[in-house]
Amino acid sequence: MPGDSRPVGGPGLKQVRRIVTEIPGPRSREQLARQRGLVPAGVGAALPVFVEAAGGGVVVDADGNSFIDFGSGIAVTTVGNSAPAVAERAAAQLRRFTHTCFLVNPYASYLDVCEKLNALAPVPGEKRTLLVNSGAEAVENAVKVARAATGRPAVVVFDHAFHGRTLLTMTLTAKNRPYKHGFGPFAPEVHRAPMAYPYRWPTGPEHCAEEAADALEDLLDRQVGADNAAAVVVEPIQGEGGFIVPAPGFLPRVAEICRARGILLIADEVQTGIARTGRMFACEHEGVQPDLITAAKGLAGGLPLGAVTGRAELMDAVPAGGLGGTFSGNPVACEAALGVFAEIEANDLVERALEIGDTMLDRLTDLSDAHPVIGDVRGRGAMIAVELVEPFGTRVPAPDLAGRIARRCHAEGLLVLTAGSHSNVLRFLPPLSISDALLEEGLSILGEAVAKEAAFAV
Ligand code: PLZ
Repeated sequence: MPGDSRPVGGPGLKQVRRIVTEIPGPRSREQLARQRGLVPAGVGAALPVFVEAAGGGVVVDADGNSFIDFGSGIAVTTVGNSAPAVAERAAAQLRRFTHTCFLVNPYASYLDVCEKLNALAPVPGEKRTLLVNSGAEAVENAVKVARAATGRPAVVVFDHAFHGRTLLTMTLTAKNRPYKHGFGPFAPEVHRAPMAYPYRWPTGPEHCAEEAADALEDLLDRQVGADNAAAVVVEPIQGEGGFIVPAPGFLPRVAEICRARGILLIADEVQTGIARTGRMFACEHEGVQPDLITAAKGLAGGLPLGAVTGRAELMDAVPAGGLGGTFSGNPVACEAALGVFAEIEANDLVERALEIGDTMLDRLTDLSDAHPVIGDVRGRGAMIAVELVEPFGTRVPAPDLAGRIARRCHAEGLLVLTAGSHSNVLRFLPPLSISDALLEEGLSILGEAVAKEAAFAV
């Protein structure tokens, strides 16, 4: 727009933390008042400041506040906001054509994205990829493929799971409020097994993997009937549920249990996929090879794109016309995804995620030693969280404390998000484009916020 004086985002944006108003500031509050009259109350915001620009490791709001970004728009802008290769490729595509519908006139960039994902996904053998618009749509389509390929109806998921907000994926999701309450009846043929959650396993973390796998086996064989089960759907690290890293050995056991029964394993990597955890896909940490794998958030640098990659014979079980969607695999989103892969390769971002994880784990482990309200520190790569509990050595979830720490961070210019079935987890998902200086500064702000709020908590 000629005369548009709004700031430009991307890595060129000044990489500083700067707080010049109360949070939210007056301009954001004005927009929030508008929002209340325009948007339903059911749409909330974790940090309601209205954004003007973002890039590198910062988000800048309408009042001129610049926040250190430990959220990446919920694990989406993994390569950074308006990353050069993403912005350039998407902009060039916008000028060529914006849409044809892949079901009407296909285009090569869709195939280029599929070729990349088929090469990268830890699924064995020959592969096919389907592109869709969102994470929920990816999970939903993975289940459709699994049902069509096996001819079986049932789907097994885990406690603390989050798989989306559509009817099927909301049913797959564990937490009632706010995701499910009032939205039933739910989809049939969904069964839930316990997750191997080491910190909260009743008999202790050392028994967690084995006992949780036994519970899955029992659910499949005794309640569902293994030959009724199409698929087990699992997040290799649970996201919204609180960055729960399953006890080591659990995921390989799940894969084995599925294989022995002809049940397909669907890895939901919508949050963990595309370099976030220090591998292209988080399944790789334990050498697990799912039959189908989903990706979305980090895939296209912020443009809406989801994907299901699966074994060719399963994906091809659905006849022509059975899969698709008007906008699915939009050409601008496909170009953005190709930009994401280019950024990851050019800047060695898989390695960068590991470095960020090491820094965060070191600092947060020290913080948890100093403050017993941090009951657990966990995660992989640039996907790390702390679980807050009541003081005096309890494991009682402390959601209010987590909320207070988050708000204190926000007021100081650090964007953090909460998570967890008990809303008592603070999660950290910095873009991989963040500088070491901003990462360290963010961790210091967090440390001060924990110290201050923990002092009030005792
Ligand atoms: N599977 C593992 O994490 C989305 C949800 C934000 P969509 N998580 C963020 C919110 O409150 O709605 C997610 C996920 C996993 C599926 C999804 C769903 O992805 O792109 O939001 O549909």
